[in-house]
Amino acid sequence: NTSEAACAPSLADTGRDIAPAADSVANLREAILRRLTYSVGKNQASASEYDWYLAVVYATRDRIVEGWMASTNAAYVHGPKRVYYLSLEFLIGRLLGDALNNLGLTETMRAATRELGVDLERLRTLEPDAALGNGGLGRLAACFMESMATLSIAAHGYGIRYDHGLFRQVLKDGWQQEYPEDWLALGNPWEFKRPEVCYRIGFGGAVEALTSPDGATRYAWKPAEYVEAIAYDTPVVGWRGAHVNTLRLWSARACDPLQLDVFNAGDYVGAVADKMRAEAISKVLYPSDETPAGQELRLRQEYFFASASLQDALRRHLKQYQEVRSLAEHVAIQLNDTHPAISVAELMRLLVDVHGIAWEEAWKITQGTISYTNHTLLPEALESWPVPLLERMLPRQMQIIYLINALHLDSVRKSGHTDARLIAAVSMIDEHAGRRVRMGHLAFIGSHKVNGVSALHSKLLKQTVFRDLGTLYPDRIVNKTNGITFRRWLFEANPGLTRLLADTAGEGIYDDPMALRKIAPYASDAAFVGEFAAVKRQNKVALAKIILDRCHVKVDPDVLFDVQIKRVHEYKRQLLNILETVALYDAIRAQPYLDWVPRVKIFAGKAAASYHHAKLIIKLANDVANVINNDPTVRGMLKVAYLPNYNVSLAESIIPASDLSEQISTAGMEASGTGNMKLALNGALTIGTLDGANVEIKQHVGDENIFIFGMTAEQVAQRRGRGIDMRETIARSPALREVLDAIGSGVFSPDDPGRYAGLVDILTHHDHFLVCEDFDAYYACQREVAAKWLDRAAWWKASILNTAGMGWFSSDRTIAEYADEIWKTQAQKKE
Ligand code: B1H
Repeated sequence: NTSEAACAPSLADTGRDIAPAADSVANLREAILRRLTYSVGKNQASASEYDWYLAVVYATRDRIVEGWMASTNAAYVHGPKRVYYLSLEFLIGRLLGDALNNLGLTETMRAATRELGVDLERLRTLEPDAALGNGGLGRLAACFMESMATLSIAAHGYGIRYDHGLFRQVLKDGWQQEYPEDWLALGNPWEFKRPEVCYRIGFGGAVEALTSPDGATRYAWKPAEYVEAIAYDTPVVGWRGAHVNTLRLWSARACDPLQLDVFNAGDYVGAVADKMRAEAISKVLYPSDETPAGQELRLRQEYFFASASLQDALRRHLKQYQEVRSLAEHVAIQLNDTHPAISVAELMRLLVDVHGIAWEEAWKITQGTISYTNHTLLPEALESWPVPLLERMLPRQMQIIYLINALHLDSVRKSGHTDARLIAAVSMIDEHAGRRVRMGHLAFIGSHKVNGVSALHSKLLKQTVFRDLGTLYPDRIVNKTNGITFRRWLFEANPGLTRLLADTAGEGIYDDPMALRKIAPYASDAAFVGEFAAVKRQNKVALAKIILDRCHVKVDPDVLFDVQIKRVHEYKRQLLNILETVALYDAIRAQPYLDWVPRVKIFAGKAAASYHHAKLIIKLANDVANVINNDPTVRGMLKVAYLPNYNVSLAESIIPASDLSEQISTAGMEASGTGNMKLALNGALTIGTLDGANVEIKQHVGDENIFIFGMTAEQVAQRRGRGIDMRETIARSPALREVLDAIGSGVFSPDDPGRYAGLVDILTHHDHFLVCEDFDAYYACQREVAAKWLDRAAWWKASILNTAGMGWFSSDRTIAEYADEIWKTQAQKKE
């Protein structure tokens, strides 16, 4: 797609190699040619663009590998405490820009490719996004990997190498359709396959009790089925190439790929049935964001990657220290949500059954090693697995869970708590709807620290999900407010702004995000404001091209770009934004002669494939877009664009071009948000509720530079307590009534007038997310936004102060806090 290349922001030019040395350009040019010849097997005359892309990646990767080996070796020599980040998702996106930028090679590479007659910008767009994640949780893992490398923490990321990442979203007549994503179709030049790093993962079978002559009983699990986990390694290079860590992703392989006798008997499909069953484990990422996929295959994925990762970590520890007893001294394992929580039982099994450690000691080691991050309070997202399923699939782990629970409840009783309600509440087994194992409880009890991801979220965690466990273990829950890597989300995504910031605040911003504060004094400086505005305009021109290309909507780069980009979920309230859009449309039509602030509402985001209500919301946004964009009375004053297939790369184009950032979740429901940080860092003003990290963004950018509206988390709880029928609320708001009537009666769906009757009915009678209750406040707040936009100097001042104030939200800060307070590890010594 040529237009994609033309519109993509250019690669970061962070000033470190603006005038690359001629010899280094020549070196790189020769390296590319060597790789083209000997690795791709092409000559210059026959090379396709993709061949050049491969040669460029290989040449870049070659410059990482030595540092990688040095970092790996130094970890053995200096023995810093290692970190293992276990995550079912790593939403890493494209890697070429990251690698070049962190190596300081962007300009050298640009010059080298130019001499070869190929365009680096163009090649960069040929890289498929590695979309091994759904949304914020997966992207956080990717930012953390980059920050851990930057801070020289000896870390491994462990996850699954899905053949197919998050589905590709196509909008057909405004309806979301899902197509399989195929990032590996042309191979993956970044990874190293390690077929020799292979672990057997068992499933099913039974447990045998073996009594030794001394009377002690040991338990041995005899699985009915084995699958092999094969490692694929991707190097993760930190800022300035200082340190390189490994992202190790597991792929599932059948132990026995072909039953030859069955094949020879003519049953060709049956002969590979086991292979298919085994390999299904790493076939596809579950496209569920915040709703557990209640699927057996999902549990197989969780156990598969947890077990392989723990076996690998233990093997490395044994190689280095020759015994496992010191594990907690030298290893920290972080569980990214409960998806790897089975690790608690699996580590116990490996220590007790395989390595012969006594239970009490094994438990100390496990708790000392593991810690757990909670990312959501939504009840439907709190994982629990039916006891019978666990018993069947993982019988020994289920026994261990029972034993952990029995000892845990014993100690609760011994400490004087005998209240039946409390005992039931802190038990790992939920007896309410069939017996189920609460994975959050398992992770909590097996960890020395449990953290939330924003100040508000951590506070609510203590009051709700872990209220009782938190009282029993008062020091366990801590907060680690999320962050984002500025290398990708500022330096690479917004090179124009980066240059301006470095010219104004100094090169220090490249290494110290807090140095961004130095631009605050320029917030009213006419010359600086002019340049800041010029950069934003340039980014908006580029985004306008993408919107024209993909949505066939023509937008003026000088209007307000009002942006809501995130997974589509009722609690994130895209609906509130759409209702306000319709209200504004009504208001403009009622008084077209007023001085309206022209704006475009930009949406992007995917809905889980099975989440029908969210898919209907996408359709509504597109229906509303259709009507408004084709109405001559509002032309120029209001447009709506829904960009399809939101992913990391599209985010990199939208964020630097945004003026207004929509963070309007029902207070108390968004654990943190990280898009909010990316947008504010790039100078967008936030309109938002006091939810997640918005609360802390407000503290850092200043109350005058953020638009806060709506109910607080406490008020939300109170309002729900009074019931969620909204008829009275709607009756009090003429604007809201008009909007709901229009949508409900089919004004935006003339082809199917009843399409939104059910949706309006839910808003009217069962508004769990309190869209109606917050509507008037939101509408009024949007008018304040418009007023500020008209005062250009005030707007730019606030925008600049947002960028200036966001330094604290660097994921380097977050990772430094994890390292200090949870992992107790330090930067690795010079390699
Ligand atoms: C977040 C998830 C999540 N919280 C279940 N929980 C999933 C839960 O596939 N599943 O089953 C997938 C994802 N994702 C997000 O994490 C929060 O909603 C954000 O507020 C937060 O910023 C992000 C990172 O902490």
